[in-house]
Amino acid sequence: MHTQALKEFDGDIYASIGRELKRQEEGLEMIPSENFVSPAVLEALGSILTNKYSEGYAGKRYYGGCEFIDEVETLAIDRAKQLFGAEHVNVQPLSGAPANIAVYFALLSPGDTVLGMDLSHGGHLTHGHPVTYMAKIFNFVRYKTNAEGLIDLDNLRQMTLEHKPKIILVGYSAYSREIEYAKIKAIADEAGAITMADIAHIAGLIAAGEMSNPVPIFDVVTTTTHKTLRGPRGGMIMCKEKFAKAIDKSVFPGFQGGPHENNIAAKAVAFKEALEPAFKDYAKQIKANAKILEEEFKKRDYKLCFGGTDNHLLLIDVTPKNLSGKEAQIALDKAGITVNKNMIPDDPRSPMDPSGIRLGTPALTTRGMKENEMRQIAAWIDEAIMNWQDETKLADIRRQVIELTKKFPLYSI
Ligand code: DSN
Repeated sequence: MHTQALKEFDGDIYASIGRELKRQEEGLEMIPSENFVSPAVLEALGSILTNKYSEGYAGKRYYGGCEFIDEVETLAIDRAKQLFGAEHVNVQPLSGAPANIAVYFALLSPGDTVLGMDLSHGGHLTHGHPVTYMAKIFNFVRYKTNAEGLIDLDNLRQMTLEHKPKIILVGYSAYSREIEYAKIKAIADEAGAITMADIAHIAGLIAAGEMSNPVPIFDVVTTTTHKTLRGPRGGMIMCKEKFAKAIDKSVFPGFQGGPHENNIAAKAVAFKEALEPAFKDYAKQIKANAKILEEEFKKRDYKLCFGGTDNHLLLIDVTPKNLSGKEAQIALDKAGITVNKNMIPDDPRSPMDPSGIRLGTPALTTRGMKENEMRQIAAWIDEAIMNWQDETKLADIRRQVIELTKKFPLYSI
C-alpha cells in the first residue's frame, strides 16, 4: 500500500509502484502463476515483523526477543496443517525453488536419481532442468506425457523400475490435468522411492477441495504460497513426520538463514482466508472460468495441449494460427492481456521464442470475473492473435479491456 512516508522520501519508487498498480488494474492478468493478495495479506507483509531476526524454529531460536515471532510462525504452521491435512509443515522457504532445493538436500546424496517431468511437458526448471545447479549435483531422469497429453503410468512404472530413483517427483507448472497420486505412490512403493509433489500452481485448488490432495498420500509436498493459494510470494514444505527433522535441518541451517517473518505472517493470513467458505467458491470459479476458456478456444479451433484443462490453466500451441508464442505474447500485451509464452511438449522452437502461450484464470477470478467475462476475453484473445500485426485493432481491444477492468476494481488505494 502507498504511504505518505514513501511518497515524500522516495518519489521515484512511489511513482513506479503507482504505474505498476495502474498496469495491474487496467490489464487482464492471465499468467496462471499470478494473483492479487488481499489488503490484509499486504498489511502483514509490510509490517514491522521484517525487523526481526529469528534463526531456528519456534521455542528453539538462536536470538532473543522471538516470543511474538514464535506466535506468528506457529499460527502459520497450524493453519497450513489444517488446510492440507499435513503432519509436519515448514513455512520458512523463501520461495518455490528454495523449497525444492531444500528437499533435495534433505533426502538425497550427490549422484542420486530423481524421476521428474520434462520441462516442455509441463515440468519446472527446479525439477532438474540441465541449466540448473541441482542437475549438476543429482541425476535427474525425465519422463514425458504421452500422445494424448496424459501422464502414462505404465511408462512411469517402467522408468521407475529401470532407473531406481530415490525420489519420484510430480506436480507441474504448465500441465493442466489432474494427477493420480495414489497410483504413483503405489509405483514408488514398488521401487522403494520417496514420493514428492510440487503443488505450487494448484495449492489453492487443493486447499479448497477442488483438486486431489497429495498431502495425505505423498511423503513430501512443496508449494509456493502466491499462486492459486493467493498469499504472499513465498514457499512451504509439508511432509510426513518421518521426514520432518531432515527437512527442517535442510531449510535451516542447511540452506537458508533468518526466516522472513513478515512474509510468514502474511502466509498465515492467506491460510486463514483459504480456510473460509468463500475460498471454496473462489476455487470452484477458477476452474469454471478455465473450462469456459477451453470451450471458447476449442470452438475457434485452437490446439490445446493435454487436450484441455482440469485446473486453472491452458497451454495453447499458437503456431497453427501462423505466429509464435512470443509474437502472441507481444500482441496480447498491446491489447492489455498478459499471458506468457511457453514451450509446448517436445517444442521444435526455442524457450525464448516457443510455440505456445500459457494462460489461466486465478487473478481474473480474484477480481470477480465469471463466465460472461471469460467468453468476452477469449474472443478478444482470438481477435488479437488473428490480427497480431494490426496495431489499430490491438489498441482498440486495449480500450475495451480498460473499460471492462473498471467494472472490477482491484485495490482502492
Ligand atoms: N514462475 C512460475 C510460473 O510461472 O509457473 C514457476 O516458478
